[in-house]
Amino acid sequence: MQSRFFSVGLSLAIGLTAVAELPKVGLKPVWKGLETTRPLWLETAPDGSGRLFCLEQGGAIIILPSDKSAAQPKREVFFDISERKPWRENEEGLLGMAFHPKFAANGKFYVYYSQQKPKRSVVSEFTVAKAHPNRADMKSERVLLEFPQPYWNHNGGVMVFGPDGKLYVASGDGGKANDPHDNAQNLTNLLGKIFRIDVDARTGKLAYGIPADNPFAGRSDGTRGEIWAYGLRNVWRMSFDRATGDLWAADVGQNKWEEVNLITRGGNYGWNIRESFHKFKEDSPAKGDWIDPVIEYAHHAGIEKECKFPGHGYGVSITGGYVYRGEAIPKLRGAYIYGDFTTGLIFAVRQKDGKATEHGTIHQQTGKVYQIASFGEDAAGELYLLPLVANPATKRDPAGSILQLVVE
Ligand SMILES: [Ca+2]
Repeated sequence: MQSRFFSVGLSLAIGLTAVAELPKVGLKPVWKGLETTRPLWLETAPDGSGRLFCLEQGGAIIILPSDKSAAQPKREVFFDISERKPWRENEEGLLGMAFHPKFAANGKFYVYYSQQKPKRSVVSEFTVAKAHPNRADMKSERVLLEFPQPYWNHNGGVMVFGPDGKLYVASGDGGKANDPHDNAQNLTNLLGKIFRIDVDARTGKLAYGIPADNPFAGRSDGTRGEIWAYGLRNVWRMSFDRATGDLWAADVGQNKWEEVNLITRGGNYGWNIRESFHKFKEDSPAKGDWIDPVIEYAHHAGIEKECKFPGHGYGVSITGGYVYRGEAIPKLRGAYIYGDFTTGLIFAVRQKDGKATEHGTIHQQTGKVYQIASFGEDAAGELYLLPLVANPATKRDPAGSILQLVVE
């Protein structure tokens, strides 16, 4: 009898603990009926207006209606460079945007997009139209920098302002497979990096400033002073934890492992010597000054026994999200949310000192699986899933299916 009580008590305790720490979440369609084309980013203007902006790969930024449940939401276009055709290949396009922290006063925002001949990434500043707060001044472009992208894939593109007011940009290793030019470990170019610039300053003839406290600033040996962290393959979405200031980046792996990293100043994240916690090349050294990820997951069950986190779900291309700081799902607070583009699974991890303390699958899509192009965060810290719906005929998602993470 006693042992039976003990057993019931223990299983109850385990069950309650698990639920309290990482809950399952549901997905609720919002802005139903709004046509979005490959939405890749969602960001609130930091001006108190509550306006949510959604970036589309084809070249537009739209303002989402304030009423998420509106039956016939109106498509309001804030910005549009689609005539420049940034989206030629799958991983090219208008890939990132970020509002200046003082947007309310200066109306400035930044975009990251692809151009051809030569194939390259462009980081530019634009300003809101003086007469219309819901329109960008399309003639206001100030190009901050351009850098070559040798191939159509791994073009990075996520940009976020840090709590320090500096702009952090993830570039991708430039593409193909294996990082054939060893860009990510090469400190003389901007590929395979997260770099950090000061949009309000100028260094020499540059259209931006290189902060003096960047880890490689001021060297005369060709090292790029913009670099904040390196050894990254293709960071697909990164974000600052609004509570702690931690910078989280999800790095897409090659054939075996997907990984989540906590980015630190000057850190080498291993690529293309390492793929996640593992040697990438046969002749990779066993030890080095790289920083291991917080968590990894495998592409398939065949390598599960080598996975540092057995029991984690599978996937083939990670999409990074946010540390949840909202109100709607209290039990999720403080966990970093991420997902897999292909399998559509949504995961969460908690960490201490860069080591995962708890992880799990918090949502498994049933029926139609939406590929996870990105996550988004609103002013209240609530999270959204931006699905990529395959519709090759029209390249459009007919259903308007941004999804909000809610209590299941
Ligand atoms: Ca790595």
